[in-house]
Amino acid sequence: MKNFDISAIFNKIADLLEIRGDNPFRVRAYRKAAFNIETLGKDVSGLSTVDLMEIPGIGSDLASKIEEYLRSGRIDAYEKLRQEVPEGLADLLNVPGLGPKTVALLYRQYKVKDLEELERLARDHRLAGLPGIKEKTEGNIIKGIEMLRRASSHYPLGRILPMAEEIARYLRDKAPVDRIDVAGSIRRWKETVKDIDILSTSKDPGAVMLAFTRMPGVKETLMKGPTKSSVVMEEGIQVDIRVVEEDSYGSALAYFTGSKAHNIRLRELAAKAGMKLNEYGVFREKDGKKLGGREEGDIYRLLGLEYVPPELREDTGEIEAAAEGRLPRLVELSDIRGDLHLHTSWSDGSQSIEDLAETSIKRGYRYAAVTDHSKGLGVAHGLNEERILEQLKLIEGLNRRLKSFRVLSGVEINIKTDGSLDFDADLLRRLDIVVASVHSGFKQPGERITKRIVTAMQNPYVSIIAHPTGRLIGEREAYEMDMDAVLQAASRTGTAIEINAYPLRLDLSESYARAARAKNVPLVISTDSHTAGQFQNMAFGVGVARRGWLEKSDVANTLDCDGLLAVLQKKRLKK
Ligand code: DGT
Ligand code: CA
Ligand code: ZN
Repeated sequence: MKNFDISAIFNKIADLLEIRGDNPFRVRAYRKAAFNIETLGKDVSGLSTVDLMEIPGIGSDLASKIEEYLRSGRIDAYEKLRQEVPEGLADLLNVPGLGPKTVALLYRQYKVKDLEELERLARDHRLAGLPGIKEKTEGNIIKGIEMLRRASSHYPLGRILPMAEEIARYLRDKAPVDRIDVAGSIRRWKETVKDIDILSTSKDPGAVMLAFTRMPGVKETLMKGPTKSSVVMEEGIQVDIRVVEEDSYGSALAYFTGSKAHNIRLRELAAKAGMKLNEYGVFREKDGKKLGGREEGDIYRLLGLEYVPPELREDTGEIEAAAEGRLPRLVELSDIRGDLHLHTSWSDGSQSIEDLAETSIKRGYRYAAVTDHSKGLGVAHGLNEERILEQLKLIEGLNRRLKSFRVLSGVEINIKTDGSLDFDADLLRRLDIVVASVHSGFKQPGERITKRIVTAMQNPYVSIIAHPTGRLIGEREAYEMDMDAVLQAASRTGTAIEINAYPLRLDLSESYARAARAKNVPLVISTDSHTAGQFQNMAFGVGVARRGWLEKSDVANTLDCDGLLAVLQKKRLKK
């Protein structure tokens, strides 16, 4: 799909315009278009001009730029901008806390052109004193640069998984493969991944190597052997493939799924039991007789373990649990009955409430909550009291017409910097679901943010805290909050905590999700969708939940509608 490339270019255009000090509306238009293309859920290359212009935020000008890219692989306006503004400057914008004005200033004042120069100046304390830069900012800049370095060697799973699946589909279609799987960290649903590892079997490995190295999107072949090849895709990510014997497929799949730490533990167990485990199979030590390896299940069985789902293979207790037969029965995507955090065109989403219901019904959901932003979030066209009441009426009417599906009324309410909310109890009590979240004051000291969230949870009408740590993978660190105190308060007040499934958030992250489970905190998995395409992000949220050892019974939106409302509204009755 070219969607990601185009959205990346639009974002870069926005960056460069911003540094140049261009009209903020123009900048925002590019960002909005980038976002909507990235989350469209279908390939732009198949769309007509008219279809393109139906994407929210795309007018004739942007539509023609998309077509220009699809035709020629470049956008002229972008190439011109790049000549005007040094390339490395746009990278500086990715440093948390550095805005375009400061970047432009750094360029003019210090001729800073890239991250290395910026880091040197920050370490030498030569930035403090510039407008908007305090001594503490220098420290944050250094931390931010370190985070960017980490992020650049790993990609968010949300970007890579669709690509990996497309490659596997292509090979299944065009190459003589029998079995084929995506292995490595992708199969384990890690939130960020370094590369794509593919494993297959074939009667003609040579033909598979040929098809693989010649598939669309390959930029460079690093290595092409008889059963093993590596390529780099145009997006910069490396893909490795191996063809193995039918007879060792299971053990190879286990080996290349990892993690390395999990594999090491398995090998130790094998050695203790007088066996040898490697990617070719399980063998008896004394005479080398092969005991199994065709199926992954063979390995765990021979080692006396329950089958360990890939998401748990991190050596964080799963081996011990598998040996004692107490692995969790992990929640599954098909267990999810509805999405509880969704935006519509009433605020900054692109669907109507009717569309939202239809998209949900198509996914087999029984309910969906409309949670548009509240008035405090001006940039997202947050709704005031009257608009919320108007929505409520429309939802009531819609529910009278719908059978065996319910639209839940709600709001994503802004937690203000003092912990108070945008609306008072009289309005909130009329809504089915109140999702509360922090959208400002990210830089408050940890205790302040913790207190702010805990105060919000004490409100009897707040049912869920959304994206609780505010992190954006590779872009923004979590707030410096006390998660332990937040989970404690959630458990005490009966407030649910969200696992936000948007691939750059995944917030709660897996380790916090696991900690929440241990404290009996009610959890929900929600997509925070702004477009129909984003509903499918639910799978990433379920991935986090599974990596956090969650079972169906730990996730409230696996319940039917009445059961769910009973959990979320229990605290209202406590008063
Ligand atoms: P990544 O690529 O950093 O996101 O994470 P992985 O886990 O996909 O790591 P990768 O691609 O380097 O290797 C794929 C799998 O191959 C890994 O999960 C386990 C296995 N593996 C790689 N190197 C070793 C090793 O030295 N020892 C063992 N036991 N397994 C290894
Ligand atoms: Ca890998
Ligand atoms: Zn939201």
